[in-house]
Amino acid sequence: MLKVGVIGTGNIGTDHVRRIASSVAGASIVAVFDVDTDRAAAVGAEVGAVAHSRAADVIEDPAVDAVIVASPGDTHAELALACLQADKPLLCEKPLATTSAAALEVVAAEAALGRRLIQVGFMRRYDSGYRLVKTAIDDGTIGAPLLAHCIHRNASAPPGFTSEMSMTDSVVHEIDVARWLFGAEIVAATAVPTRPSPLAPPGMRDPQLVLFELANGSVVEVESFVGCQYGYDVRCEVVGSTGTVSLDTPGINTILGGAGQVRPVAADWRVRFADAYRVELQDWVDAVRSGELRGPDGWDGYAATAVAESCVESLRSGERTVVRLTDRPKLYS
Ligand code: NAD
Ligand code: ISE
Repeated sequence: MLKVGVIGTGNIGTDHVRRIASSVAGASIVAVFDVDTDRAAAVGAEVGAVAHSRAADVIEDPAVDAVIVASPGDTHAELALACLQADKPLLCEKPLATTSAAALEVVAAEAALGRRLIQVGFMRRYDSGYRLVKTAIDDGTIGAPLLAHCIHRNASAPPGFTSEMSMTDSVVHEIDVARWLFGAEIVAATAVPTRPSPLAPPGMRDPQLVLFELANGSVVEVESFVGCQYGYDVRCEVVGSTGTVSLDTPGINTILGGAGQVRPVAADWRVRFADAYRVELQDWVDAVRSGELRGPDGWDGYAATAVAESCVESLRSGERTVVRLTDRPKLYS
C-alpha cells in the first residue's frame, strides 16, 4: 500500500482524501494537515489518519510515502521544494506555483535531483471526453489540428475571486489542455477586452476572452466566465484540416420528455470531473508504486504558470504578450 499524506483539507483536499479511501486501489491516507486544525482533524478521523500540526510534519513523517498538496496555490512552490528535499513524490494541485520564477525554482530543484517526483493536478488529461478529443487529433481523424474554441464557465466564483484569478485559476486548465492536445508550447497570449456581466462584482472583468498562439501556428481561443449563474459548463472544439472533434460531457445525456429537450448541467467541477479525479489519483498511485511518474510534470506546471502570467500581463496592458520560457531541462524531454 502507498501511504499518502495530504496538506490542505479544503474542497479538493477533502475530495481527494475521501476518493483515495473509497475508490482508489493500493493506497491509504495516513496523515493530514490544514491550518484549520479542526477541519484537518475531522477529515483525518474519517479515514483513520493522524492530523499533524505542521505541513513539514506530514512531509517528514516516516510513515508517509507520498504527498498530495491541496492547500492554496501560493503555498505550493515551498511545499513542493520541501517534498523534493525529503525525496517524497508529490501530486501538487494546480498551479505548481503562482509565479513563473517560483515554478522555475521547483523545476530546477527536480532537474538537479535527476528524477521525476512531481505530478501536477491537471486532471482534464484523465477525463474520458478529453481523451477522445486527443485520440481524434493523434490518429489523424480530423487531419492537421488548426484551431480550438474553448469554453470554461463556473456558476459562481468564491468571494474575493479577481479578474486575474480567472486566468491563473480557471484558464490555467485550458492552457494545459491546449499544450497537451496540440503538442506545442503557447508562445503568445492576448486578452481581448470584453463587456462585463451586470452581475459581476464591481471592477471584475467577467466573462473574459483570451487568444493563444502556439509554436506550430495553431490558435486557441478561450472564454472564461466564472459567474455564468446557470452551472458548470466546459466545452472544447478542435478544428482540423479535414474535420472537427468536440468534447462531450461523459454521463450527461439529453432527455426528451414533458419539458421538451432537457440536458442537465453539472453544478461544479466536483461533479463534472469526478471520474477524471478518480482516474488521475489511481494512475498517480500506480505510477508512484511502480517508481515511474508519467502524468503532467513539473515542466507542464512551469509552462502553465508562465502562460497564465502572460495572460495577466495582457489583461492589464491590453497588449499581445509574448510568453518567454526558459530552456527545457533534459529531465522533461
Ligand atoms: P479551499 O480554500 O477549499 O481549501 C484550501 C485549504 O487549505 C483550506 O482548508 C485552508 O484552511 C487550507 N490552507 C490554507 N493555507 C494553508 C497552509 N499554509 N497549509 C496547509 N493548508 C492551508 O480551496 P480548494 O478549492 O480546495 O483549492 C485548493 C487548491 O486546489 C488550489 O490550488 C486550487 O487551485 C486547486 N483546485 C484544483 C481543482 C482542479 O480541478 N484540479 C479544483 C479545485 C481546486
Ligand atoms: C478551480 O480551482 C478549479 O480548478 C476548477 O477545475 C475550475 O473549473 C475553477 O474555475 C477553479 O476555480
